[in-house]
Amino acid sequence: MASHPATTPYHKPVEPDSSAFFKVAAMLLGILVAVVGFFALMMWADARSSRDSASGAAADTPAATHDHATDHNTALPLNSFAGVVPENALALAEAHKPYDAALQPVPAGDLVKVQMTLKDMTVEIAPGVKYDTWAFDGHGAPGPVVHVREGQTVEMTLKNGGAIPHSIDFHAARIAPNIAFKDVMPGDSFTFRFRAGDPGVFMYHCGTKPVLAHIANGMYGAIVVDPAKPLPAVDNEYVLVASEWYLSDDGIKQPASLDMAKARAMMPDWTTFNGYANQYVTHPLTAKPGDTTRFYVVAAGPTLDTNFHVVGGLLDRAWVNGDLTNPPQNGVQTVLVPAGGGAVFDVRLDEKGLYPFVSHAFAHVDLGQVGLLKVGNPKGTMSH
Ligand SMILES: [Cu+2]
Repeated sequence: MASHPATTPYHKPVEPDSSAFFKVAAMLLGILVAVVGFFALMMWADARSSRDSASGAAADTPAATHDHATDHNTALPLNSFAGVVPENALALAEAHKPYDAALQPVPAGDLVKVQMTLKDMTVEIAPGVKYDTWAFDGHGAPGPVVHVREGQTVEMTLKNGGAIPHSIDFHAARIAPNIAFKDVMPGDSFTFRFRAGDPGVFMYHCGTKPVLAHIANGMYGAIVVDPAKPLPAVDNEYVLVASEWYLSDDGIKQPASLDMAKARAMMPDWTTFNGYANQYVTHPLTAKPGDTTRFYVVAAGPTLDTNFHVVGGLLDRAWVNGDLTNPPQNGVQTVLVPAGGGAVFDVRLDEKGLYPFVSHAFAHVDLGQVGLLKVGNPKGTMSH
């Protein structure tokens, strides 16, 4: 039977040595502090030199010599190409055909048939910056916007024209994922149906493992489900899918592919609305003075949220989290759209002008997640 520790005799001999023990411990602690201090100094010096070289590199980039469109409200050149772009970036941005953000009408009938073909394809994600996606034939990334009305049935046919298995996961569906969202082998196609019973704006994406890689490679899009009882009528409706890109190299001489380490570390090279940096700065979305414009925003990630904000306006109606079954919030400034989530915003702008819409996490603006809503025909440009 073990005795109580307080009564064990072997504690006694320890006491005479305790002062020596503490001396040794203090000495070791002193050495440790010195060593840690040394490494801290080295890390500081290293960080400072890499920061200096980074700012030196930034000053050397062709982008730094361009006369960018400047917005006094954001204190940034709106088309600030923080990533590496070629000399003729601005001309390439002009020549780029923007992703059509306008929401298309709901198809008639109870059944809406949607067909998508996944294909390995090279797309541009910023001026002159090419990326090898696994994406949607005819669209790139994001995929086509699906627009239905609450109560309609979606019949989804996924054709895998790529080299590896893929799948499609609709956040708007209540369905057994092991059946409907299963992997489809290259060359195969698969059809499933779901009833669009919940109004909102939802993400869809490839759910094949590793999902981080499949989403980062461009396999995502938005589905808008109108409520059975319509929302207030508005003048313009646009869909914006926010996402970020992690590049293996700059993508200028040859297409970049995914850098999985950057994706895990959440250090994107570019962030975008509808797959291409700053595209609506060069090719603004439009409205007339007095119009109310509705934005359906999805943050596809794969990992980063989007903090939606319109410079010079307020979100007059904000259906946070895309919940269209409750009244919206009113007159709010910035709303978080979480990765894998969506939200709907109505913005009324009376005065003609150029109104930037951004993710107000400003690193995202610098990396390309910014666009302009051009209200009326304002004089001059953002570089006035
Ligand atoms: Cu996939």
